[in-house]
Amino acid sequence: MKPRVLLVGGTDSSGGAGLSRDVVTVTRLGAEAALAVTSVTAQSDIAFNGACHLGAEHVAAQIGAAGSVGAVKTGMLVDAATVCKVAEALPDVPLVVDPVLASSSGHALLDNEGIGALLARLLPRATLVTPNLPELALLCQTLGLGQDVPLADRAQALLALGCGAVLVKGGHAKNGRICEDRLYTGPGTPPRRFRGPRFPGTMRGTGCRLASGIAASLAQGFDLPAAVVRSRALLVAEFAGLSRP
Ligand code: PXL
Repeated sequence: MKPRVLLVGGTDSSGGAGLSRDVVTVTRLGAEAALAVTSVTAQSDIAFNGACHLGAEHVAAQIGAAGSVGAVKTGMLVDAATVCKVAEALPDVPLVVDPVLASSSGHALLDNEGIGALLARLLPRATLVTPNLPELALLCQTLGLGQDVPLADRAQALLALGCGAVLVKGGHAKNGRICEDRLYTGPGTPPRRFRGPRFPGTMRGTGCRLASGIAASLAQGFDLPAAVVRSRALLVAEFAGLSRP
């Protein structure tokens, strides 16, 4: 049987991000997807027109019915009640938390209380958390860190909450055509650096794809650095073909 990955998050009607991207990524890497939908959003690449949230109880019911999985990936989690229910209901397998905070058009996908719950309840369970630079800044601001705290210390602040590793995605850095992601695994250990082409701002859903590709690879038995390499390679291949798989 193919390894299965549980994807917890929202749908995006434009198809640019969210669960539909996750499912394609997991499938492309040879795993199968189980789903727990947190919210059905109505959005395009430029506008957010509304969302229908499924509610914490129903999200937990979907997780309970998903069957056995080898890894979990979370994306849009809506609010604190959903975050807490997800944390309670999760099976004891590798967990990749993509801390989705806002849509590409700037609409909040997790409210402020939800950010607190994510830090307190979900990150301690996570094998990996995958913030981009704005997400890392907002998470650290919630933890009370000042704006000039260096990147490595911000990553350590998340590790101190109990997650196994932090992959800081460099896509939002203003440094030319190369994008560097850094994998932090513990205090005193220098980050492992992954370099690749910078995708254009118009390519939405790269964060969803990266995190779900890592979760699929973990479910298939790859170790964490190999899972990152494999998921990044798929993204680069898709980018080169300019395909939206
Ligand atoms: O890319 C993050 C993301 C995840 N999930 C949903 C989204 C977005 C970004 O817009 O809409 C549902």
